[in-house]
Amino acid sequence: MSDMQVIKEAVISGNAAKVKENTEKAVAGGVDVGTILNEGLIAGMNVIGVRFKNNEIYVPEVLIAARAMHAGMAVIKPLIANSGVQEKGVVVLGTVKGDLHDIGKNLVGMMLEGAGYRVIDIGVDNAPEKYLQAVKDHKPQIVGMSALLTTTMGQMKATIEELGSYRRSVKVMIGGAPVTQKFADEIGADAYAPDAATAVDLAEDLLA
Ligand code: B12
Repeated sequence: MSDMQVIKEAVISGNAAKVKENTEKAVAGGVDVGTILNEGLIAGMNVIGVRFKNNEIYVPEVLIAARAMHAGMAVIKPLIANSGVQEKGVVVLGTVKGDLHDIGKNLVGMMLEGAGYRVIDIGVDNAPEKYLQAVKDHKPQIVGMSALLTTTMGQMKATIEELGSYRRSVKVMIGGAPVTQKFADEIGADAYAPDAATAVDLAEDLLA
């Protein structure tokens, strides 16, 4: 098995120690950071994303794989800035005001990171003004909002309104169990994804 295949398989099996060890080994051996990222870490998370989408694995396995991916990311992150690896875009991601659910949001964030985006995670319980401030501070191409309660979904509309003229430069992607495409259309969001793997596909489409 090639070194990148070892890293990829270790991500899939959620073996953080093995991912870290082999990423360090690859870096020491002079393997290009982009290769480690794309053929090792992201390749592993891609497999996980597809399996999750197909209900072949569940949330715990995704979180364990994501943790393993992060162990490798931690090794290469300091090197990425100098390596010329093209960051695909910046995403500000948070759960809306009044809502403390973050498992799904975190999964979306991890999958986006795995796919090469820089994710600014602003946490949970974000009032519309918090999103606006994050947009001003980080100049993302995409704002992602998560809501798990029917009572907090309305905050998505309020946030889109709050973004005002910034809507011209930023796409809004929404998700969470009660959210639907119909709702996204009603509030004027650019995209809705039912799961983390689709969120990655959508981000690609939004920035295309
Ligand atoms: C875990 C959980 C909790 C945990 C949250 C822990 C945490 N750190 O997140 C705790 C115990 C704290 C909790 C609290 C409450 N909860 Co709760 N909770 C859940 C539960 C069981 C699972 C949610 C979850 O994590 N699912 C797994 C993740 C992976 O799925 P997901 O969140 O849907 O995310 C995926 C997609 O939706 C999408 N996605 C999500 N976000 C985004 C964002 C973007 C941008 C995109 C593109 C995609 C996307 O991708 C994700 C990955 O595939 C659900 C039941 C359920 N089946 O959904 C109830 C549920 C959401 N909770 C519910 C309720 C009522 C509450 C409480 C009000 C209970 C109470 N009386 O106190 C409080 C509210 C607290 C608050 N203010 O937020 C209700 C909501 C009912 C409703 N329709 O409004 C549910 C549906 C349970 C039920 N059947 O009654 N809860």
